[in-house]
Amino acid sequence: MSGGGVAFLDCNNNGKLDIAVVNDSSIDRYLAGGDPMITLYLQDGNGKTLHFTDVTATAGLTTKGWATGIAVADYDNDGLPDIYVTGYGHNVLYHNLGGCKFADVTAKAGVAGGGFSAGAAWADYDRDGFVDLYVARYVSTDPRHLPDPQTRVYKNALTELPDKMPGETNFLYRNRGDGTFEEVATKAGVQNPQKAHGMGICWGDFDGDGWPDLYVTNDASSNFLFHNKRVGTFEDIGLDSGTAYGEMGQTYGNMACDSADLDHNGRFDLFVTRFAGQPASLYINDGHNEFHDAADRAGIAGPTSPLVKWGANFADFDNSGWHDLLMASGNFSTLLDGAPGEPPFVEPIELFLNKTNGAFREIAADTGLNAGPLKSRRGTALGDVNNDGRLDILIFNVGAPPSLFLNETRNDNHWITLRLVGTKSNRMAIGARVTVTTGNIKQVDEVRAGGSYLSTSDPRLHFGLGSAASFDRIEVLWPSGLLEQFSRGSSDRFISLVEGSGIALPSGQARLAKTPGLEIAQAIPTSTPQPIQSTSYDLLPESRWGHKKSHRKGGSFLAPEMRVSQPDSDRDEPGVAEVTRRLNRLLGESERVFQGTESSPSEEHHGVSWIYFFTTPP
Ligand SMILES: [Ca+2]
Ligand SMILES: [Ca+2]
Ligand SMILES: [Ca+2]
Ligand SMILES: [Ca+2]
Repeated sequence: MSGGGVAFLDCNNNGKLDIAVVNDSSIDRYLAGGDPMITLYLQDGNGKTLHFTDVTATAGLTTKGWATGIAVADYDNDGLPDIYVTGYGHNVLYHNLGGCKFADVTAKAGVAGGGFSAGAAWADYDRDGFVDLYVARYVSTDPRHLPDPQTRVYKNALTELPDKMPGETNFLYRNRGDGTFEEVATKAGVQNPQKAHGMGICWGDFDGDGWPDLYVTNDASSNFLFHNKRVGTFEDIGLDSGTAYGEMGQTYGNMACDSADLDHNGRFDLFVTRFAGQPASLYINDGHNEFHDAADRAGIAGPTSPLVKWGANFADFDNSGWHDLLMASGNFSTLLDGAPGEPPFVEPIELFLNKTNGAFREIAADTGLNAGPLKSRRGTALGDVNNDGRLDILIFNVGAPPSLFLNETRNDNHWITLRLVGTKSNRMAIGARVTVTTGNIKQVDEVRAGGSYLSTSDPRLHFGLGSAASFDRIEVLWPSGLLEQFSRGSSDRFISLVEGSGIALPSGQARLAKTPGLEIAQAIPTSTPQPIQSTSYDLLPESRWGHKKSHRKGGSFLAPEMRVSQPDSDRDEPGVAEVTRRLNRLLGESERVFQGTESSPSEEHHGVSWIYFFTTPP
C-alpha cells in the first residue's frame, strides 16, 4: 500500500497540538475486519514537558478498516475539530464530542465513500459557511480477487502497477449544514469521469478571486486544476494552466502537492511530488491561471528526481520570512532493494532552504533530519507541537512508528502564529487568506485542512518575520467576503483573530463576488482583538521567480544566512538528554522507548537544525 497520513490537531482546544496517525493494515487482516483506522496521541504534558498518551480507545476512535489518509476540520462549526479518515473499502467521519471523545457519524453524514480512497481535504467551495469535503480515489482493486501473480511482477516485487489498473471517480461532499452531506462531484464537474488515479489534493484560491480552487494530483496521468466558477461548478484548467504535466509535457506518476506564496507576490505557487526518475515540479503562479515549472531553475528538479517522493510541505523552518521546502521519500517495496535502477525502500528526507533569489539549496544532511535510521517515508505534516515558534515535522513511516522532528533552529529571527476563528465564515476559517506586512514585505497564506500527502498540518498559520520584532498589520480576507485589518503588534507570540473583531476594509466586500447564504452568525467565545489603524491594501510587485520580468530589487529584511547560536540556558530550553527523557513515552505505549540524537552544529548549519527522535521497532 502507498499509505499513509498523519495529522496535527488540537482535539480538546487546549492550545497544545495532538497527533493522529493512520494505521496500516494487510490483506489478511483487512479480510478479517481490519485494524482501527487511526491512533490518537493526546498531548498531556504539564506545559514544561512534552508528553503524549495513546487515547485511541477511550476517544472512541475504534472503527476498523484499512486507512490511508486523514483530513481534519470542524464540519459542524461547534468549535471542535472533527476527523475524516480515508481508506480502502470505506472511509469514516468522526465527530468531536469534546474532551477528545469522538463518535463515528459516517452513516448519518453519508460520507463513507467506498473503493480505494486516497487524499481528502476540506474547503468551503460554495462559501455557505460550512466546509465541504473532496475525496480522491486511487485504483479499483479487490483483495478477494487479486490478479495472477505471474502477470504482476515489477522487477523483484509482486505488485499491481497503477497504470495497468482501472481507476475510480472522485467525490465532492457538499455540507448541508445539518450534519449530512450531498455527493455533488458530477454536478460540480469534479468527478474525474476519466477515472485518473487520484492521490493528493490541494485546495487553494490560486487566482485570488476569493473562491477556493482545487488541484488534484493523479498517478500515471495528468493533474487537474479545477477552477471554481463561483456558481457551484468547476472547470478543469489543468492543461491550459500549465500544471497538468511535467515541464516538457511529460505524463508522470504524481503523488502529492502543496502550495505557498514563495515569492511574496500574493499568488500561491504549487509543488508536486512524483515517482523515481521524474523530477518534482515547482509551478510558479504567473497570475491569470497561468503557471510555469521552475523546478530546474530553482535547483529542485535534480535532487528530487532519483527519489520515490511522497509528502511535501512548504514552510519557513528558520523564520527567515521565506518558505523552505520539506520532502519525504521511500520506495514502495523492500523487494525492490538491489534491483537495477531502483531506489531503495528507505530514502533520505530532503530539505530545501530558500535562497531568496528564486533558488533553493538542499541542506537536509546538515540539519539532522537523516541522522537516525532512514525510513520509508510517506505523509508529512507540520505544526508547532511545543509552541516555541518553530515549526516541527511529523512523518508517516511504512512499517514503523511515525517520526516527530522537533525544530531546534537557533537564530534571532522573529515569528507570529495566528489562529483564525470564523463567525460568519466557517468556524476554523478554512480558506481565509491572511496577509502579514512587515516593512515592505507582505506575506500571504491561507488556512488549509488537509493536503500534501494524505495528511493535515496545524491549522494555525505560522509566519517567520526575519529581523522584524513587530509586524505592521495583518489583513484577513475571510471566506464570508469580509476584509479586516488588525493593527501593528509585537512578534514572537500566538494571536487569535476573530472574524468581525478587526476593522472592516470596505474594499473587501467589493473585491469579491456576492454569494447568497452567508448569514450564519454564531455566538462564539472571542479573544481580545488588537487595536486598529486603517491602511490601504497595496499590490506587490512582479515575482522575481517569473520568467516574464522582474523589477523586484532589494528592500528585503530577510538575511538568507542566519546566525547560528548555541542554546541559551536562560531561556529554559531543555538539552537533548532532558528532552529525550521527557519524550521517553512520546507517541506510544511504554514499550516504545525513544532514543535521541542530535546533529552537530557546524558552519554548514544554515541556521536549521533538528533533534531527531525515533522509536525502536516494536
Ligand atoms: Ca466539530
Ligand atoms: Ca460549503
Ligand atoms: Ca479561485
Ligand atoms: Ca516547535
